[in-house]
Amino acid sequence: MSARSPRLGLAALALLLVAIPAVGVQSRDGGKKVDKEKICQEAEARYRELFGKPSKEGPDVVVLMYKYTFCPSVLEVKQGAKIRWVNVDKRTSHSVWFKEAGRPESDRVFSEEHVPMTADLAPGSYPYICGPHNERQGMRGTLTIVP
Ligand SMILES: [Cu+2]
Repeated sequence: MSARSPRLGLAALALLLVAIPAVGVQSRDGGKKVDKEKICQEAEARYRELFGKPSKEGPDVVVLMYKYTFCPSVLEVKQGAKIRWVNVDKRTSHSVWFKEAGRPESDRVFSEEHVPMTADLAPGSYPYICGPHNERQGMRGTLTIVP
């Protein structure tokens, strides 16, 4: 009996060591994805509430900024397209910054305000960030411009 329990204990410990990181990684990835979807659904509902129509109805291509998330975070547009990043948060201001492309940070816009941009960069994929929320909250997006 006394020899069995420590072995069981060791086995349980080994299982925990194997299981904990696996579960941790899985829920971190899976959880984030689900959260983002939910956040973007909420963001769209907020947009409709504020502007009385779906974000797809323009006038420009719309990206929502809500709860430290760009919705959608990955977007493809034609070169020359007009895009507006609309803040549908209640209290938080956001910016749009194509830092790697050498552009200056946009103004920080508050609820219902937007950052306008014409997709005038050369065709390609451009990561961008929200100035105040990219490091801690990971508020980032990618814009792909096609000819
Ligand atoms: Cu932000």
